[in-house]
Amino acid sequence: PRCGCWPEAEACELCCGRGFGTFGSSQCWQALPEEDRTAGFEQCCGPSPLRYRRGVALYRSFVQVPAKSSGLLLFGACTLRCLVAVDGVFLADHSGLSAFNVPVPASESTLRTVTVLVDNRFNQVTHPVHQLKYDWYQAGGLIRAVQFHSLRGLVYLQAVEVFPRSAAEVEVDFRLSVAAENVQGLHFRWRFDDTAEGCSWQQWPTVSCCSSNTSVPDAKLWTPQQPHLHRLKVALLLGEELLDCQEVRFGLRTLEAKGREIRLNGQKLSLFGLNRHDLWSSAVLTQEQLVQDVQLLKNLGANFVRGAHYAQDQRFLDLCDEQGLLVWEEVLGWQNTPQDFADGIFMMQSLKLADEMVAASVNHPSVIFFGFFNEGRSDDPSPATEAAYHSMSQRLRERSKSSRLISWGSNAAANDRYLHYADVCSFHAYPAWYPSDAPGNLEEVKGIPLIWEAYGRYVAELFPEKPLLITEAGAGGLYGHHGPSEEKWSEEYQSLLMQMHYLSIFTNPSIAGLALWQFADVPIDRQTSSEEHRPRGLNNKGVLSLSRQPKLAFQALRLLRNRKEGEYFGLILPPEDSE
Ligand code: ADA
Repeated sequence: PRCGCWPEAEACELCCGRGFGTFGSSQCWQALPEEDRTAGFEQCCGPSPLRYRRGVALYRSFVQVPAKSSGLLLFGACTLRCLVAVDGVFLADHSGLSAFNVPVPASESTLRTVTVLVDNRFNQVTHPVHQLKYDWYQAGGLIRAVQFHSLRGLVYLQAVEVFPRSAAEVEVDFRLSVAAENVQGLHFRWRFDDTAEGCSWQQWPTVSCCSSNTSVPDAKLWTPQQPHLHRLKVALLLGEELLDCQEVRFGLRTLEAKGREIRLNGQKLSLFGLNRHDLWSSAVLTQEQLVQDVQLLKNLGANFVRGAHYAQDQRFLDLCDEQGLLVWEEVLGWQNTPQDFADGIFMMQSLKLADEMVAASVNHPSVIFFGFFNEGRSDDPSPATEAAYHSMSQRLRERSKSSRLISWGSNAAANDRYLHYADVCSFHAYPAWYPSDAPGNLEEVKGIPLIWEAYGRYVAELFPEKPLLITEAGAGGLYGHHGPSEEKWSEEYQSLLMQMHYLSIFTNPSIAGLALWQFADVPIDRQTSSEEHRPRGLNNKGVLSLSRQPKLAFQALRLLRNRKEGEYFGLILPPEDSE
């Protein structure tokens, strides 16, 4: 229960007593809109004592397991740095934002004590990915699920990875735990789309590790319109003894960058979507919040979402698989500098986060891009920076067996020196927005199509074999703040700008897609960003508010996106501004 985590637990009880329910868990509390919950809590308890606080916290939990079983602790994410112990024995030290696993040795005890010490202060020990600030509030602690899987021993299937190779064939890789290395006589059996419960491996065919070009029985394609998912169960055996059994879900689809096009199942893609942080006012999202976000994206008519700027929650990716939403997932990084790239610890950490991201997400058909170094200094000529871009792209390509397109969101435009390492050129630009304190400028807004045309020409000339994506463009709009269309920070100005991007990119044949910045407003770190730059303590460029209320931009984009053949395709403006 969350109440217990708060040092001011009594204040929280007081709050519950006044009708708000147990903080974060009771139905009565859940029924309140997000903003009211925060306001309600702060009204009863004063400003949340943990919001914006950085420090150290200790979590402890008990797990009931069969005697003599070992285990695997699966962490969805734990930021910034986590020390993990089971029954008082130190097992792991992890930093960064990605999923990771910790093997747990067997014990006689049937009650295992899991302790996690978390440090969310930004410094070079807790956070070797160096950037000491972000443009979002990076909460600390166990922000995603932790699972304890009981195992029979330390020989187990670490992963079953399925790479679609055609509309009906896959390559399958089994990854075994370290302890399996010296064990002779291990073998595997598998079954596709087994509807029976559990693992009745006796009837399954035997396979060797690892099989390329295996035909999937009754193969059905995964497409955004019909996102069919197949399953594969794999049993790991020693003689007749079952050591482990795992089921994975995957989709059959092909993906390639061909000339200026991105092709899915041989068909040209035109991507439209938004950048999304995995945040509401909290970084701990309920399943309902994730479902709501996916529904909102679909409702807007998006077929694409860029998961900014870190490895995504596996529950979100599961929903994208089921709903046919295409995803860009990227390694944690934000505006990294040449000093970062020259630092061996930074690179070691970034490569580790890349491996963890791929390991967690490789079976999701929805994930079509693996990205890294969002807006890093890709204009910097030093050898260390070049090596960083080279090694990250190579690592992601090798580790995912070229099953994803590799790229990074670049704000360096024609000065980006490393685009030859990318499969797709992905650019960011904020015309008619930055500097955000300059007055709104309709001439600049009108110039937006020319800017995207220039990007299109540049890539066509220099990289005729690479598709071009615009992975960020946008403007701030304070939710509920209305004014004429030229007034910066009004919902009207934001809507005008977002539509201008949309219309100019989707009438430009040299651009393969757009992800606007951004899906919903996000809290920022008040210690590192000024209110002037980020009013209300938010990055206000969401087309939805923090609690997912639609702004004008959302409504206008939805109309443009969902229009029928032959219907009006142009700016949707408030009546007084329509001239
Ligand atoms: C950059 C960055 C985003 C966000 C955005 C903004 O493009 O990649 O994370 O900070 O700017 O809102 O200015």
